[in-house]
Amino acid sequence: MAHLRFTTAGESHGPALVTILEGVPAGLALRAEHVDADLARRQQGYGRGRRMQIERDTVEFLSGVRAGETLGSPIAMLVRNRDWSNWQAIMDPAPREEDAGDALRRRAVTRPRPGHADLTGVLKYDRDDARDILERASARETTARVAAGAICRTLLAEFGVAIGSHLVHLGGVDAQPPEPLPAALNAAADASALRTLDAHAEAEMIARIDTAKREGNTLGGICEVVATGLPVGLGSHVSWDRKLDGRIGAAMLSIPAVKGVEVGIGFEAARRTGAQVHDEIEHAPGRARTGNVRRRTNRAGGLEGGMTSGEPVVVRVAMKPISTLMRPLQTIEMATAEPAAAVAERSDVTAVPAMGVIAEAMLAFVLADAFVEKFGGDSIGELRRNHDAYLAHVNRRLGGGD
Ligand code: EPS
Repeated sequence: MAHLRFTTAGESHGPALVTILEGVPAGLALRAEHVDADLARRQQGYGRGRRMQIERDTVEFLSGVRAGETLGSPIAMLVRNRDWSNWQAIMDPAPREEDAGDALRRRAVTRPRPGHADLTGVLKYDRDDARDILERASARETTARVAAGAICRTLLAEFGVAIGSHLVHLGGVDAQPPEPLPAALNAAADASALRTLDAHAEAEMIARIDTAKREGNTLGGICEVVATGLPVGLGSHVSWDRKLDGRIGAAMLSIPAVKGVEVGIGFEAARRTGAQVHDEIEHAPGRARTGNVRRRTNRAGGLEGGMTSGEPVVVRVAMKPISTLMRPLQTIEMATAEPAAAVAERSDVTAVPAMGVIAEAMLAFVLADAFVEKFGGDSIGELRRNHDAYLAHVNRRLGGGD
């Protein structure tokens, strides 16, 4: 039932990454800089490896945008991999004469990493070299997702919706974020090397990253993603695949290394009584977006019955530690099935700060999809008319007046 669709293509050390995003209405003001800003944010974060010093991700629009406005046609985007120049011989799409007769190409990976797609992918796709799997399983692909998400963010911003994130846990250290969160959430989070709002915890997290690096180990963590300014009624209770919490959950769990998602207080809700969980409702004239009501708390994370309530959507996303360890775990050599140490390719100690930016992109996509589903329209003007008419009607309910 999707109204927006996107697909990505590209290997980590191939020539480029490609995104095609379809369904964006015509007339949205859009420049490459909008996308590049988010691509740069995704490249930040203490604990990344040397690859991030090589890449300077920027987008080229190949279609769907003209003179700074969307056309309503599919938007194709290209992000070149600078590292390609170092990998051409290994990643060349054409067969190379000098490799003829070799069972395996150079830099072949035959000692699969526990926790990675390497082994399962090799068996499923019937390959001998796990590079044929890991090049696509690499989190480099998330660059292309962030490009799609940046356009969705630009669309939502036209209607006053803002999406931000911050890191709340890393490698065993909890952050104590301020309450309420800063209004300019990303400006505050982006000022931190780990995108966290607790400077004390940040110092401890950095120490843990340094220790993990020395030990050849890796660390996971949790980011909180928040969307504000949403109108009541995106998504639907009527069918399982229209429920917005399910759509958000699927999008988040598709991010590499993400193993868990919580909406609002999440698993904590299961431990409490109903009186300690549900958000009481009060009349609040002047809040057109929410139907002139307010929830006294937002433990539901802005979603009730699979629909937005108009309160902020709050989602926590948990990422496991990266599966490439410089002090490798035990595995097998695939050619012989003998015990071996897993491959230890260049990688990051942690990428949780980047994951927060990726989770923003996925949330932006799901919300923009639900927005276009609710309000329809081939142009931004049509979308706006439908949006404004709906809000005017909602505002007439529950004593909001005209
Ligand atoms: C990744 C390994 C590293 C990361 C990469 C994801 O790359 P390389 O193998 O070139 O050292 O830097 O992330 C990115 C390139 C990126 O843009 O985020 C992996 O194995 O998943």
